[in-house]
Amino acid sequence: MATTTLTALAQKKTLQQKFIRDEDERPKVAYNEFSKDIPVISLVGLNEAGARRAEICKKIVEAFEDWGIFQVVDHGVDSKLISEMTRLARDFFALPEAEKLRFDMSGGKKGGFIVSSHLQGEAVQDWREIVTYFSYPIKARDYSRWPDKPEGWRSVTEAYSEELMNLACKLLEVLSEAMDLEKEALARACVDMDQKVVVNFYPKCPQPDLALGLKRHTDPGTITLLHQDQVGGLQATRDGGNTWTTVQPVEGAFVVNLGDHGHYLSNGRFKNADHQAVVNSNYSRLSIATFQNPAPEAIVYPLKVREGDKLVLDEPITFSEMYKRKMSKDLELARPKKLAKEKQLQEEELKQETNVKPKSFEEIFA
Ligand SMILES: O=C(O)CCC(=O)C(=O)O
Ligand SMILES: [Fe+2]
Repeated sequence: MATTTLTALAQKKTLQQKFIRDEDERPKVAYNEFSKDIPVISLVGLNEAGARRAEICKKIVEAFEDWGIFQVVDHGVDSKLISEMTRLARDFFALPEAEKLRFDMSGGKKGGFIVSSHLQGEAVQDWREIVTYFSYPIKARDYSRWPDKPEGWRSVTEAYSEELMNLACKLLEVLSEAMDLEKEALARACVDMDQKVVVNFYPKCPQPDLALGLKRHTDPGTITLLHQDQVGGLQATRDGGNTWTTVQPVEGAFVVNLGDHGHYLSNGRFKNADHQAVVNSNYSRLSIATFQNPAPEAIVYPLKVREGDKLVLDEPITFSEMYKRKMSKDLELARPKKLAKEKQLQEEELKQETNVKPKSFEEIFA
């Protein structure tokens, strides 16, 4: 029987070819080689007017300008809710394969479980499983695609989604103000803001130096809030993938990172974080990414262009068009690698066939 989840493969000693990355894509820094370069910002006092608020906003703005990625603590999201969410997510991935596959979303279904490659049509696969649900706008929720196990999933995920929506909006207010716009400007540019929650599960990997949990990318949307466990594996780069920084896990924190939409709205002033996830052979790892996206019909175009700055977009486009262009560009870039990998897989298959000892006449006619 074909293996349909990664959990079974995690027991193997070697990695299947389809997970082996070309050398230039392989991890350069270990999952637990942590760096303190990425700022950790406390949000205590953000809701009150005054000097403390101004100081926090300054730190947030600088982090978006320098990295596009940082961590927040004292963010006001109930810590019990976070641990409930984490527990349920772990329990989901521990369900028997058949239970997870009841929510299989392959074939384009909106929400559920999948063993995932970053891009459909890529030759090399990511070492992760995901479960995802679309939580906003509320009117578009399709509960039939939300897992019904483990018990409590729906009520906890609903509460979690709401709190994260509030936190994301608060951070977008800070950015709007920094751009000398009304507080609601960035949220309004999203029209009716979408939210999608993706729980990433990275099983232990037999040969983590050859694989990635999630290949290098920028998130397409406005802003992402990520909760990770204490294992480590999220890495960011500011120089096109030459050097990598592993984000040090901080208990109870959210990693905040800006996506392409946020980057374009600020005319490139705020960075869209370039990041990836590496895996390891000691521990499985869980992360919960909450993506705040504009509505598909929202217009993507800078809200403010500073004097002397060049426009980063030639024309206003819809978010769905922006997304389509991003995907086709990524696929284009991935095509030569895909062809090379397919050739390699075919050659391996052929080698294996020729290695099979030919049967003797006696065997054939026995
Ligand atoms: O698991 C992580 O640390 C990164 C996840 C991520 O980048 C994503 O889901 O887009
Ligand atoms: Fe991401």
